[in-house]
Amino acid sequence: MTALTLRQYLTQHAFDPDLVFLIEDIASAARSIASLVRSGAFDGNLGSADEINVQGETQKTLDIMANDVFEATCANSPRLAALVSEEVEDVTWLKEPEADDFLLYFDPLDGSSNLDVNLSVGSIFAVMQVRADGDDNVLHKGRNQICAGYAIYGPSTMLVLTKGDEVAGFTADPVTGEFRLTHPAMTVPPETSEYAINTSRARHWHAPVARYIADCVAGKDGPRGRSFNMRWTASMVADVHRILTRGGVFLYPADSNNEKAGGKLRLMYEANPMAMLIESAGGAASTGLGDIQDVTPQAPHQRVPVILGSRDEVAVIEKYHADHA
Ligand code: P6P
Repeated sequence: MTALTLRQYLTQHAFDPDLVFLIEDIASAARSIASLVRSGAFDGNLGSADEINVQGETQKTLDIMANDVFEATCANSPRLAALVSEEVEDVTWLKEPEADDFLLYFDPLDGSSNLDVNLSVGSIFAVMQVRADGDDNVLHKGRNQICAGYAIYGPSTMLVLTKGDEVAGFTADPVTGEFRLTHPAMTVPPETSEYAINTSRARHWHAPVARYIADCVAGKDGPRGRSFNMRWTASMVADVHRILTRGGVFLYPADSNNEKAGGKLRLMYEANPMAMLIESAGGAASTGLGDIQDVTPQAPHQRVPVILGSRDEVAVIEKYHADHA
């Protein structure tokens, strides 16, 4: 039987018809970005744009191009009122906000430091809604997301998304570019022996994280009584995709070096969408002290500590935080 197309899946799963349009626009943007990434070496686009973004990071040429693709592809989506992009300081309003209009939060090209070394990168998105006519507030808790997902530009281009009930993965046909359902009902196993963290930051870690990693490294003879494996791709989309596929726990915690900024990863268009995906797949997504999706945002680009993945492992890490509180 031929795998469902993206449109067939969205229709069968009763997605709001205007949300179907927006998701299909996002899928079109993903196809275009996948093409830009694949041909970047020929077009001389793998390097830096010599611009600094609102995050204080040097923008890659493709960061800016991917943002422009998202804006151009989604700008005419019905009921889409505003865009919040990692690459743009201010909120981009497309129309006067009316109740139930869509708000699109996105990181157009996450992990772009991997571009010149030909490793997987991705785009992350989340959709929330305008509360009332004329309400221009975009700072809503992640719990209010009606849809979240990512595109991953790896050996294959995939689109993974949820509206909160299940997580579905679609693979782009390499010839036609059409996304077809290849990973229905993705779930995160509750247990894992695989963690992902940038261990070069160990000297900055606070006690709960340092203790957790030390216990994993101690292996069978340590407090966990079993060996652990480690992965770190420096591309959140790739790490989260691995966890949605085979389990694991991902940590980008607050530490003594980044805590003034609130952590490294951004709440509205990285942590919140990934948290919705992981929780919809049966996992957990925490700051260490509470659920990411319960964090009340104060600013569009605010950062937050991220600990997400197999729920039993996240619970161990939260317990270590409570022990040290
Ligand atoms: P580090 C990429 O820049 C990113 O935002 C995430 O995709 C990734 O998990 C993290 O930062 C990598 O950070 O400090 O290891 O380079």
